[in-house]
Amino acid sequence: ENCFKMGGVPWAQVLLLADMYGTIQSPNFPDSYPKDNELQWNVTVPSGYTIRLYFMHFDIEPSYLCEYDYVKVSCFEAPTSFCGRENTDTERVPADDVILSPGSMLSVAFRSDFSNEERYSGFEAHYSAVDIDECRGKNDEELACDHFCHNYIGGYYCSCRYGYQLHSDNRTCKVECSDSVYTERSGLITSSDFPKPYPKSSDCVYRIEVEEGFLVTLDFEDSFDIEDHPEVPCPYDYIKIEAGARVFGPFCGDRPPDRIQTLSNSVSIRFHSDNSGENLGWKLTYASAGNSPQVLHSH
Ligand SMILES: [Ca+2]
Ligand SMILES: [Ca+2]
Ligand SMILES: [Ca+2]
Repeated sequence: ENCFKMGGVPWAQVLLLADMYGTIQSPNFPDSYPKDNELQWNVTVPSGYTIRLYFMHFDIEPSYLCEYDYVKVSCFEAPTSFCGRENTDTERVPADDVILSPGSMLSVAFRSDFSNEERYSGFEAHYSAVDIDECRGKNDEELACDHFCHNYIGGYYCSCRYGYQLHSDNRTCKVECSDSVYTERSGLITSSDFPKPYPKSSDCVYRIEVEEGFLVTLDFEDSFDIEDHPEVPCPYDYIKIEAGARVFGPFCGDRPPDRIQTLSNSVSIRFHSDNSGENLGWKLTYASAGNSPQVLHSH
């Protein structure tokens, strides 16, 4: 609604157009338009569409910078005013330009001043709703979908590669990754897809359960890459280790934590990722050693 006010002519008579296509004409078209006229057409189409505007005819009294009569197309960063019969250094006509709105709204305002030096036949324009191809991002950061994007008329949807599930944000792809329990005395654990970027929007729990009396030690490898923030500690993605009442972490960034002596035979490694970023993840080896033998006091 804002863009209708910003670029339009506030005193104009306003016509609301909500059809998927239509025609906009100056008053009396194709006869000459009356003087002292102010009219505004506000076109709205459903979200998922932009508006294509094309002038089939254009003949508006020319004046320096279009200060007398003009057609103003707004809902753009810079509204454009048109007048005259051809482009000059200071005035523009739409000619055969196709005007595409940035959003689902477009406003066309027409104004004629108190006099017309000649007869001017005015303008006729056609507008239509055009599907936005949401899958055509300008760069990786702007991609609508994490994995696969499917455009359709009026919208789009996302899907995921085999083995992933679409998160409830309908955009990112998460993994199911909390089933693993490691019961061997030593082993290797990595983030999903390591050393490729780990999945977004996922919460993984890796459990190590070794026999009682054994204590688990964790050693992260040097290739460690978890999304971090220069000031806030691990606000996006993090790894956190719970061993009994002990908690280690959260850890993130590009330097792995030092060796972790969990002092427990039961360890949960939690790994959380948010819905953005491409970081490579982590890899650790764990080992367990028998507790130092209990000293038995003889009676
Ligand atoms: Ca005039
Ligand atoms: Ca679409
Ligand atoms: Ca992230």
